[in-house]
Amino acid sequence: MTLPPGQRAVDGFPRFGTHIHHPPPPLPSDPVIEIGGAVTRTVRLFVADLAKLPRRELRADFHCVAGWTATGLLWEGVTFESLYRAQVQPLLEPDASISHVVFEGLDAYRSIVLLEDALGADVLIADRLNDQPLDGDHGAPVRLVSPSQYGFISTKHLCRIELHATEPPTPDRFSPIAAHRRARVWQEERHRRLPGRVVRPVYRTLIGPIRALSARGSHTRP
Ligand SMILES: Nc1nc2c(c(=O)[nH]1)N[C@H]1C(S)=C(S)[C@@H](COP(=O)(O)O)O[C@H]1N2
Ligand SMILES: [Mo]
Repeated sequence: MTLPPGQRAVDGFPRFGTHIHHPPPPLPSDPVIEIGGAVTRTVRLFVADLAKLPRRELRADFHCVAGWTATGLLWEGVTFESLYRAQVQPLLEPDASISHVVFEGLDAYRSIVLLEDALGADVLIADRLNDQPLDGDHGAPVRLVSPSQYGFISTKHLCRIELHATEPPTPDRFSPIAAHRRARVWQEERHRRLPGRVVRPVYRTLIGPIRALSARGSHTRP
């Protein structure tokens, strides 16, 4: 099995994220995804209605920027591209030129993705993992999954998609370890200013502790 540069396979699928010390956010009774930002009007899609769009299965590894890779996950959902064409494009001004998409979770987590990356063929809005409905650890009720990019792109508990015509500012923009805007795993685009291979050894020492911290969320693959 070939992994992207600097990655190590782990058993199962750790629960991970900036809010690892918090439990997953409670499930809304009728979850919606709000579509906002540079649109002519804000709309709310019922997550339940995703079942009506063409469904896609995707088998892929999942790579965290901290260096662990969960292998052979089976995701199911709709492609972001089909959602974008069907639900977002009709809301845009005819001359609108969207460059970035913000994906926001119920825990207020946000990821910023270039539109061209979000439209990639392997980018899903997923509601099932390994033949089960997505659980709280991995992003219930729905999450973004972009396996060609580091995990921080793949917002869990997705509740809002925001369209932008220019790059939105982020709190980490002056930080030396600011997230890479493209975050492509095969190019090892971990951070904006530091080359991936420089931070690798630091991350490597963290994999053990991260694994222990997220043990509660560990799942064994079928
Ligand atoms: N809503 C939300 N999404 C998130 C995060 C988070 O903290 N909150 N963490 C990101 C990071 S850094 C990673 S590696 C993956 C981890 O996904 P997992 O918990 O399903 O392994 O989720 C990403 N999406
Ligand atoms: Mo991550």
